[in-house]
Amino acid sequence: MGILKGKKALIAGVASNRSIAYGVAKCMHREGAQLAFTYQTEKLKPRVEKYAKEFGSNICIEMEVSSDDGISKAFADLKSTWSDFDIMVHSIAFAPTEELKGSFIESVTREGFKTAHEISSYSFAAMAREAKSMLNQHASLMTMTYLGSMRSVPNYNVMGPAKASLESTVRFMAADLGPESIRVNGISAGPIKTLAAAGVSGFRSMLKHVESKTSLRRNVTIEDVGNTAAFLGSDLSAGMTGEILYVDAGYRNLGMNFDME
Ligand code: NAD
Ligand code: 0WE
Repeated sequence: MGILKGKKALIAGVASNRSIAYGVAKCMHREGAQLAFTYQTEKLKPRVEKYAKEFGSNICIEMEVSSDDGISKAFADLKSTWSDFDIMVHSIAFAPTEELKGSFIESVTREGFKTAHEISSYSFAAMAREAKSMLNQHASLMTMTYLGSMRSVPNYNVMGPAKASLESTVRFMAADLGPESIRVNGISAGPIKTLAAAGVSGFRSMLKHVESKTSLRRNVTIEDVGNTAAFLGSDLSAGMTGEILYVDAGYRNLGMNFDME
């Protein structure tokens, strides 16, 4: 079977086998998609090449999204092997580590605010622009976001406004590309222990909190997110665009979230 049979997917943001993008790759491969990967720096190349091989792919391209050049070079590279593709997965975020703790107002800087928005939000639109001429009809683009866009989650700080910007970017891109039958959506995942989360102090207690409070009484996995990404990439979601899908074990839905008695 396989809901992605005959589709080609470009996946940006694999840094380890704990990355959300790795879970997405695993599920999309299982559903029959052909995959291509981008990695941020030369340093990650051997690792990503190893993962690509696991998933029957030999397409690994460097893409540093902090410059227009880095993005356009990557798509020029991709063009030498793929003339077209169907799915683009953006799983990239960054803010300076010093700005992800303590008081938001005291820690946020002009430079950090700019970096967070550029890397975590603008890059999705910039990638879509470069990809556009290669996208097949009924293509599906997606990105990864977090509840900190809507709620003031402690320490998430400048990443909150950056994710709010990313979610708005999803809606504008969906309106823009809809007439060409290209869909754009976001997945809002619950906390998962990845490299991006490893450096965050108090992350373990966040995972514990979610596990004990959220409706499903468990944390989500990269496979939970990957399966939703496979659905969004497939024609099963053909009627959906401009949406943010919550893969959070029911956390966002809750209020009065304290221990009674
Ligand atoms: P990760 O560290 O595995 O992935 C982050 C990726 O971003 C890495 O591959 C890194 O190379 C890439 N990246 C950062 N700066 C870049 C740049 N300048 N150019 C190119 N690539 C760059 O962590 P993850 O948790 O898998 O994060 C993936 C996405 O999921 C992010 O958008 C993150 O905000 C989002 N997300 C994570 C969680 C979580 O709890 N882990 C929850 C919800 C959403
Ligand atoms: O989006 C994220 C993580 C994004 C992230 C993480 C880092 C750590 C290393 C962006 N930039 C950096 N920069 C670094 O130097 N998540 C949704 C995971 C996450 O991060 C948090 C969270 C959650 C959840 C930070 C504080 C509070 C909660």
